[in-house]
This record gives sequence, C-alpha cells and structure tokens, in this order.
Amino acid sequence: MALASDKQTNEANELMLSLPKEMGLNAGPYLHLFQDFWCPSFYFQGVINFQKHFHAKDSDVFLATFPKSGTTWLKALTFLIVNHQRFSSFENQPLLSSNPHELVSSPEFILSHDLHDQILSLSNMSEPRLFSTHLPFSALPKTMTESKCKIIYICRNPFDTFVSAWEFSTKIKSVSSSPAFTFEEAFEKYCNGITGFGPWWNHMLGYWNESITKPDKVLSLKYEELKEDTVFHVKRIVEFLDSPITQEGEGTTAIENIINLCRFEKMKDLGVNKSGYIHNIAEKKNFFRKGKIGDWKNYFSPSMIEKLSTIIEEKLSGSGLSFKVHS
Ligand code: PPS
Repeated sequence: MALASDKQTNEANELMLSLPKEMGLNAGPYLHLFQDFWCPSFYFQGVINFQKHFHAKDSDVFLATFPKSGTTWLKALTFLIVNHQRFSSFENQPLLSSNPHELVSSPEFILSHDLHDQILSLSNMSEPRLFSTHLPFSALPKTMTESKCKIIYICRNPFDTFVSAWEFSTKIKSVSSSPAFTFEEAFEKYCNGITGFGPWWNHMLGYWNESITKPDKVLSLKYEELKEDTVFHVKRIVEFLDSPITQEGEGTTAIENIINLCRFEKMKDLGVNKSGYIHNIAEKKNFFRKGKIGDWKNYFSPSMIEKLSTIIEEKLSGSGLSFKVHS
C-alpha cells in the first residue's frame, strides 16, 4: 500500500512532468514553468508542500529574495536583530559557528522531505520564527498573505545579480565539471526570464508593489543601498520589525555590533564559512565571493549592457523601482 507521502511525491512528479521545462543554471538541472515562475526541480515538491501545508503565524518573519540578491547578508543581519535578546554576548553568537543558511531556512527546502515530521518541528519552533523564501510574491501560500507575518524583501541590480548567479553556477557540485551553458547562453536565458524563480522582473515587481500598498507587511530593500548606508537601512529593518533594540544609547552600539559582525570581509573570514556544504551541493565559501557593487563591468560586452538596460527599462518602467547601474 502506498504511503501518503509517496502518493504526494507521485502527484508532484506527475504535475512537474506535465509542465513546460527548460535547462537551468543550477539546483536542478531543470526549471519548470509553474504558476508563472520557473521552479527548479530540486524545490518542486517543497514548493507544493509549502503552499499546501505551511501555516503562517502572525509573529513570523520572512526574508524573500531572488537568488544572488543579498540573501546571505540579510539572513545574518535579521537573525541578529530578531534574536537580539537571546544571546547575552557577541562571543556566543550562533553566527560565529553557523552559516546564515543553517540558521535561517526556507519552507520550500524544509518541506521537500519528511513532511509530517517537518511540519511538527516547524510548529514547535520558538517565536518569532525566521524563514527565508525564493518564491515570488504571487506564489506565496495564502496563509502568509492573510496572516500578519512580516516580509523583508531585498533585490539587487540585475547586472550584478546575473554575474553573481553565473559565478555561483560554475561552482555548484552537480555542474562544476561541465557548466550547462556558456556565459552568453546563460545571459540569453536571463534576458528571457528563464532562471530559477524568475522572471526576475516579476519577482522584483511582485514584492515592490506590495511594499508600496502594504508598507507594514512588506519592507523592500536594495543590496546597493544597504551597502552604501548600512546603518540607515538596518535601522529601517529594526523599526519594521518593532524590534526592542532602541536606536539610541546602547541600542546604537547593538546596531553597530550587528552590522560589524555581518560585514562581508568578517563573514567570509569566519572558519565556519570556509568549509562544508549547504544542502549538500553548494560550498559555504561560495556564498561569499566579492560582495561588491559593479563587478558586472568586468563581464559585460557593450551589446549585453545595451540589451539588459533596455529590458530593465521596459519591465520596470512606471513601477518606481529603479537601479543605479552606470555610476
Ligand atoms: S543565495 O545563493 O541566493 O543565498 O545568494 P545571496 O546571498 O543572495 O547572494 C550572494 C551574493 O551576496 C554577497 N554577499 C554579501 N555581500 C555583502 N555583505 C555580506 N555579508 C555578504 N554575504 C554574501 C556574495 O558575495 C554574493 O555576491 P557576489 O557579487 O557574487 O560577490
């Protein structure tokens, strides 16, 4: 007799096989066009389970990102803000002994296996629960949009996001010996929106629009702005979450300490981030590459610059969302 979980897996597999598919850069290798986004096969079962079985709590905090937009950094910062009162000193911070992806996980990953046990352990997590997700806003489970849970979104200029994704894909275990595409081929796919959880413009606009209409529900950040004025934007996160960290006196020191601990160089240098794998396919060290704005200039030809600039203009025009990419 088939177990309920086997049945579920079969249903998800059948559904996945019926969808349009494309070869992806990584985590797959295939992408399936599901609910208007390209879902990596690696996550497919987890996405279905997330949508069907996850129950959001009003106190939940979600970090939503398009891959390679600043997820790791946002996880580190928000973990420290949310758990500010749990750890008495900085010496015993879990961030010193665990990678941010081990501290903040996504339901689409957690629920991809052992569904019933995972649902139970999620319901037993101490509050506020902190999660991440790569799902576009339109694909989030209703329980998230209907509850009072909060969502922090970070996006990054599409030029650097693409380069970061490309570099990362060449180092993923499953494709490291032979990347599926050349840089140019991957770029074409990216321009057509065919990347994991893409199209990237829909991903950005979904959360951006929601942050305008429901600013108490969704806070939208940009990687570049967070880099250029980290204090200001970390304070925005603190306020958005109604965190008890005050912004004066000792609170200022706490915010400075949080920012320092999450600095790119500091995190890259931590022993815990130098070896080992996340999800058994991505080496921890590869989540910390350059951490710079504008590295794309070392990769793009003039025609690529023109092409992507035009797409950005077309897709984002009128939304109020823009990126300074040529400064
Ligand atoms: S993932 O795989 O989606 O979680 O990747 P993500 O973390 O979103 O993006 C990886 C890029 O973020 C850079 N990074 C950082 N920048 C600033 N500060 C900190 N602490 C930080 N940690 C990671 C990382 O280097 C990747 O950018 P690139 O341009 O590839 O260096």
